[in-house]
Amino acid sequence: MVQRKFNINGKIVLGMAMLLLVIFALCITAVNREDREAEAANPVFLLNGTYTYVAQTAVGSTSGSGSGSTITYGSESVVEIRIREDNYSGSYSINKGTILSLQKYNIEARAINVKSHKRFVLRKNGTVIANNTLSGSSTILLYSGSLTDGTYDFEYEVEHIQGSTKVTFTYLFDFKADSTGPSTTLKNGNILINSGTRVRGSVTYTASDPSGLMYIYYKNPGDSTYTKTVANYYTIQNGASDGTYYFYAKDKVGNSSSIESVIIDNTSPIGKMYLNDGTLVNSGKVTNKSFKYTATDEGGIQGLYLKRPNGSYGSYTAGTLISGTNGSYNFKAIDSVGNESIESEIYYDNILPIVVIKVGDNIVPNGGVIKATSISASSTDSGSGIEKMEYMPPGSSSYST
Ligand SMILES: [Ca+2]
Ligand SMILES: [Ca+2]
Repeated sequence: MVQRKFNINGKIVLGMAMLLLVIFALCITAVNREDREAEAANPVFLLNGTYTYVAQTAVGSTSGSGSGSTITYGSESVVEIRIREDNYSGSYSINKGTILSLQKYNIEARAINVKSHKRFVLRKNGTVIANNTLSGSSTILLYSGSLTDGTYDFEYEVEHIQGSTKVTFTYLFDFKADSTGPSTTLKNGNILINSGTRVRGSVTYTASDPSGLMYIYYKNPGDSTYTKTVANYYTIQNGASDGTYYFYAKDKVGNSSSIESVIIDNTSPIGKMYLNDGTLVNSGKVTNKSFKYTATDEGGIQGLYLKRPNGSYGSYTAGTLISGTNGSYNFKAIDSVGNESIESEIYYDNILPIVVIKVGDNIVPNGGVIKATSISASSTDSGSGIEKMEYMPPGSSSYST
């Protein structure tokens, strides 16, 4: 048996309870009708306990037992045992072991036909936390205050007179107090993370509660409302959409955990290469100009890396102009959560091609004067190869290919 009662982090202001319930009903449509009805109730709880008695008369004593929220002797009601908050409406019978989530526990002995209250003992998890000798015959509060989460049991003694018979009752009841939302964890893979962390890959939210878990609520990026699940975990799979995911959980008494979130970033940085004159170039570009690289990512860049010809990747500072050894240069960027960009490659070549002029098989030195009916020219380049070769014949003022 469980009593559901809505609260937020155990801090409902009683006077605000109805207003909060209205706001709650308007905002969280995912909460079903059954929950709302239970949450709206704030009854006085009539405690269905057990009691024993000893009746003393002039000729001796007898004993007996009974059960219920009202201690009776024969047809006579003596006292009713109940738990209520300061404000309540209606009544509700609860059995031993019921879980309650109240802001304040007024354990009350409502006197009907009491000769004298005698004693009250309250234990938490088996340890006595109140042990009071009582007196008086009118309705009294046996205990009034908040109770931290735990298992409570109490014992109450009362005296009743019927004719010449003095009856002493000992009443027993126990219940659990739970005003705390579920315990939760957020894990990125196997690593525990804090709420609000940006990560890539899969994330699992789990919740548990000593009173039992009712639902996990989750809201994916773009969702306007929470969805609930009865499972005790919710997993954001690898490759899920980027964005902020929200979670909270509710226990079977209605206590909610605080909202937690995780920012999923499965998107790699975008890198860009520029020549020293500011020209944006694509991967695969061949150039004789110095060049530079930069990258952007919504979640920030952790590092930029450069691999020089015949080298391996090392750290690179955004915008630093690079030149030097001829060959292939590669850049990449890694974002704040470890997503790696695709590589950008640029081929640097500042060695001039070599042109060789020949007559037959004989090489003609540069500037040489020869006598021949035909000459040939060939060109080579040790770097990026020859794109084109041009020549200018006598009498002409321009080169042609
Ligand atoms: Ca709880
Ligand atoms: Ca990213």
